[in-house]
Amino acid sequence: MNQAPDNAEPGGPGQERRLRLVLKLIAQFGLVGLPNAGKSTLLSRITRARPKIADYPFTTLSPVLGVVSHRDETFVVADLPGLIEGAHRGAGLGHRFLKHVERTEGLVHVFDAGQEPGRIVEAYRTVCDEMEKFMPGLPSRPTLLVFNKMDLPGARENAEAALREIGGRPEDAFRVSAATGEGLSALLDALLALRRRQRHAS
Ligand SMILES: Nc1nc2c(ncn2[C@@H]2O[C@H](COP(=O)(O)OP(=O)(O)OP(=O)(O)O)[C@@H](O)[C@H]2O)c(=O)[nH]1
Ligand SMILES: [Mg+2]
Repeated sequence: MNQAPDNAEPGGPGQERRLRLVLKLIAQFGLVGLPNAGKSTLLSRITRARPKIADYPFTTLSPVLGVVSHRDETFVVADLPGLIEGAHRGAGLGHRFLKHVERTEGLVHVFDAGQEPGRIVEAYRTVCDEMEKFMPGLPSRPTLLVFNKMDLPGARENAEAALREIGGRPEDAFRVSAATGEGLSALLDALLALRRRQRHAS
């Protein structure tokens, strides 16, 4: 105890530093995809987060986190602003938000399956390409392909054709409707399974 201190140290010059800090959100999964794919709608369905949702591109201007509670487990999902071709050159909102997926365990690539298969495949390639330019190897992180908007006519067929063309593994592909909730429980089961696999692998 030194309640009435009678010792003192001589003062001296302090240290000065210039620090540049980068904030990286910690999330287990990141939602990536073109604008309007339904990423924010999906987050609002699987968590209690309330991101802004609208039928125009770039509704989400900065990342939003939500906590999923599923089968007695919890994990964090980040909804990221949509990526477009040229994002690495700053097009759209650019790819600066991708730093938040650097530390994720996996990616959830969301597609608007209301679109023609060709456009879905193009969306896949564009987003993978932009991720690769941001951080080589990022697109090969464990990824689930989520074909959203299954409530729209033709969506199921569009998703089948696009998946064939992309060459993704059927067990990594999910057909959901963020609007109606269809398929979301299976998707969350798959995210839990992916976490479990990675825990065993590490
Ligand atoms: N029919 C249908 N519409 C959907 C579904 N999911 C999202 N939408 C609609 O698609 C539009 C875009 O949804 P958002 O969730 O804002 O899309 P986003 O991917 O977050 O878009 P950005 O933030 O711009 O990147 C909105 O009009 C949603 O209501 C779905 O499952 N079915
Ligand atoms: Mg959004």
